[in-house]
Amino acid sequence: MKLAWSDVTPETVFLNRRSLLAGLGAAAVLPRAAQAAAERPNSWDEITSYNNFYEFGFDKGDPAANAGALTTDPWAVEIGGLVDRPGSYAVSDLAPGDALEERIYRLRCVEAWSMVIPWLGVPLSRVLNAVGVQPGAKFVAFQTLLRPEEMPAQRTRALDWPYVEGLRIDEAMHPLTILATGLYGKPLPNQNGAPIRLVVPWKYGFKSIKSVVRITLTDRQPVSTWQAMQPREYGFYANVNPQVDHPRWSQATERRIGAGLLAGRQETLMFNGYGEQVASLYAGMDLARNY
Ligand SMILES: Nc1nc2c(c(=O)[nH]1)N[C@H]1C(S)=C(S)[C@@H](COP(=O)(O)O)O[C@H]1N2
Ligand SMILES: [Mo]
Repeated sequence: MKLAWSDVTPETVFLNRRSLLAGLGAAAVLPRAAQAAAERPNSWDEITSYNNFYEFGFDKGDPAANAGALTTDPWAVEIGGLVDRPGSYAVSDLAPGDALEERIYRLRCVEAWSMVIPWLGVPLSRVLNAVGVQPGAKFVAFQTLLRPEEMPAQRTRALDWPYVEGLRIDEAMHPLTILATGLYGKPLPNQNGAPIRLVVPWKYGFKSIKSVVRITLTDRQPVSTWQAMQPREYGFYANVNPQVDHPRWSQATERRIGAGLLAGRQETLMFNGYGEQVASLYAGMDLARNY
């Protein structure tokens, strides 16, 4: 029988475990407030059955229903562009077991729902430092696997496949930005972006690209899939911002998945609650223009 931590450990044990992990190094760069500490993580079932992963279909249940057949081993991530050591890297090279940290982060989808997810992963900066970022690199571009045989919606033209995303180099190097390979202490289920996916907790969920096969350091701002599709609605930055509405709905509040019918909506936090850590990245920028 498989039990998630949430089934066997009350929140206090969860918190103790976190400070244990923190003692091993994560806390040095990550203040307590950066964790979604006061909030109860969503259950394994919620996190793995309510997903956006359009390669497997557009309904929230489609990824869980259809992603099981995805081959995630072997897997290679091609890292190239403006780096000293370009090449094809295994997941175990990028995120070895002894380097994994737990990060309990809020995830806020642009569709105005949210969860709290206990990821396991490594800082993206660790990977970028290992491959050697050249001085000319200003942005990082990411690409998801293109494999229509195993990703049924890639046989349609619903999106311009493969799914692509991008970050500015300072966003990519920020200590909160991770490459995740697990959740609840277990390997990532396919529907959550196995075997390795990006997690950028202060941005709308669509920036956190799943099942990454290519990382390219570049001097040009990459165009991301949703931005290309509908540039008035989805920008390059996509920072969570309750003051800048989506053209078709308000971003002021959100629905926490699993909160129950009577819980009501909760207020969306600037930068998804990570402003203390990341606001300085955007000093002087007009966030209504750079949405
Ligand atoms: N390749 C790929 N990555 C993706 C998506 C997608 O459709 N394809 N959906 C994004 C969106 S909109 C969200 S909200 C998050 C959801 O992550 P989760 O299902 O693990 O909660 O994944 C993001 N990453
Ligand atoms: Mo999303």
